[in-house]
Amino acid sequence: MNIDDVLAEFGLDATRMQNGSLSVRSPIDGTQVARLAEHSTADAHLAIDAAHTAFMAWRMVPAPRRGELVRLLGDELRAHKQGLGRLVSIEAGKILAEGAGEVQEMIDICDFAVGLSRQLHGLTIASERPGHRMMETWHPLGVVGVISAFNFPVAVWSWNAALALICGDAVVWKPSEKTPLTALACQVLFNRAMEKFGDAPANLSQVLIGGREIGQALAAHYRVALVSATGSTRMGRELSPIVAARFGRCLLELGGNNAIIVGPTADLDMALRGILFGAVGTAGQRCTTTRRLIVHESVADELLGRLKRAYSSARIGSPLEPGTLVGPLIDRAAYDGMQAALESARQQGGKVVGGERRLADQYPQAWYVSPALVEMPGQTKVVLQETFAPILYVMRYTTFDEAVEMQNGVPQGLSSAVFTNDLREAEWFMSAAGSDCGIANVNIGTSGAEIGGAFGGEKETGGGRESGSDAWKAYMRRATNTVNFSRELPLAQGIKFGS
Ligand code: UN1
Repeated sequence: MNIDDVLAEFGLDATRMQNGSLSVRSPIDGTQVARLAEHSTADAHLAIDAAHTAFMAWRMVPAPRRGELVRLLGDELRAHKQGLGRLVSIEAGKILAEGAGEVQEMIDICDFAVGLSRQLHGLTIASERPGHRMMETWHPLGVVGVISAFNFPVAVWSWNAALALICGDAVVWKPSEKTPLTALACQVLFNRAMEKFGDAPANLSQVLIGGREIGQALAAHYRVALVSATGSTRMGRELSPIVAARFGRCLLELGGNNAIIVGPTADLDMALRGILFGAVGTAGQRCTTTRRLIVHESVADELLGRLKRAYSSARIGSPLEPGTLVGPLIDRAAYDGMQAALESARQQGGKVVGGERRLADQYPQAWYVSPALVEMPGQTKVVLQETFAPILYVMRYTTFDEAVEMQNGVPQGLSSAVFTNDLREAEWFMSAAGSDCGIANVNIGTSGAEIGGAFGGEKETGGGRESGSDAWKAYMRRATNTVNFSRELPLAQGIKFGS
C-alpha cells in the first residue's frame, strides 16, 4: 500500500506516528497504519482561543486578498491531487477515481471561493424616509468549527474552509477519528499556502485529532460562532442543542435516504447507470447514496433484471486496483449494521439478493461485501432508516402521486431524482408539491453533486447548506445600516415623538 511514501509527500513521517492512543486502520486490509496522539478538551480550548486571535486580525484583511490564500491552497491541492486522493483511498477505502475526484471537489471549491472573494455583496434597500439610505453589509462571523465524517474526509473540510477563509473567519477542524491522516495532510498543504501568502495571522486553520469530546468542546465553546457538522442524524441531535443553548449557529449535514423514481417513459440505459453509481459507488457510503428505487410497475421487471446483471458484474476489491468499482466498508461495525438491516428487511417481507461478505480469505481483517438489492413490499420500518452500506431497497408504484408520496415518506430529506421523459412528471417532481429534498434532480442520479449548487437537505438531514450558490452567507453576519443624509430626523412608520 506504500502509505509511508504517500505520507512522505506531505512531509509526514509514519515512523513518528506510532505511539498515540488513536489507532488508524486502513479499511483495505484492516492493518494499523498509525497510532496518533489525541488532543484533549483543554487543547481544544487553546486552539479555539488561538483561532479567535487569528480571526480578529483576518477579519480586517480585504476579502480579495483573503481569496489569494485560498487560491494558493488550490494550487497546493492541484499539485498533490493524486497523492492526497491516494491517501483518501487508503484511509477511507474509496476507489482511486473517487479519491482523486474528492480532491477535485476541493480544487473546485477553492476556485469558486476565490471568485466569490470579490463578490460578497450586500443589498441596497429603498428607505421609506426622505434623505435616507439603507444597506446590508456582510461581516466576518468568527471561529468556524468543522466536524467532518470519514466518507468525505477532505472535501467537506474544504467546502467549509474555503468559504470561511474568504469570509474572514478562522477554522478549527475535527476530522473523523477514522480518517485523521488525510486531515493532517490537508493541514500541511494549508501551512504551505500560508507560507507562500506571507502575512496571514497564525492559526487560521487548525486540526484537532480526537473523538466525541472534541466535537462537544467545539459545540459548547462561546467563541465558536458556527459549528458546521457532517455525520449521522444521531450526532446532529446530540450536538445541535449544545450549540443552540448558547445561541450559536449550526450548519448540519446529516443523514440521507435518497430515492430515485423511474417513470414509465424513462431512458432505462441512463437510469441504470445513474442507479448503479448512486447505489454502489463509494460502497454505499455517501450521504447522497441512492438507498431507495421507486420504479413504475410497467418497467420494473426489465429494470430489475438489468440491475441484477450489473450488480453481479460490479468488481469488488481493493480500491487501489484499477477496475475495482466497490471497495470495502469502513469497518466491522458498518458490516454488522448492514447485516442487521438485511435481516430486518427479510423479516419485513424483503427479497434480498447480494449483501454477503466477500474476500474474507484474502482480507480477514477487512469488510468487503457484495452490494445488496432488496425488493420490498412497501416502505417498512427498515426502509425508513439510513444504513451506511450498499443496500438498495426497491419498491414498485402505479401512479406518479404515489411515487412522490413514497419518495417524501421518510424522515430524511437530502437528495432525490426522477428518470423520466415526461415533462409533466419532471416539473411536478421539482415543484412545491414534488420532492421535499434539498436536492431534486431530473435524469441524473442522487449522488455526485457539483460544488456550484447549495448542498444540503431538509427534515432530519438538518437544513444546512454548504458549498455553492449563496451558502457563503452562513459564514458571515449581516448588518443592516440606515444612513440619514438629511437635516431632519424623521421616524419610521410616520411616528411623531415630542415636538
Ligand atoms: C457526503 O456524502 O458527505 O454529491 C457528501 C455527492 C458529493 C458530496 C457527498 N459531492 O455525492
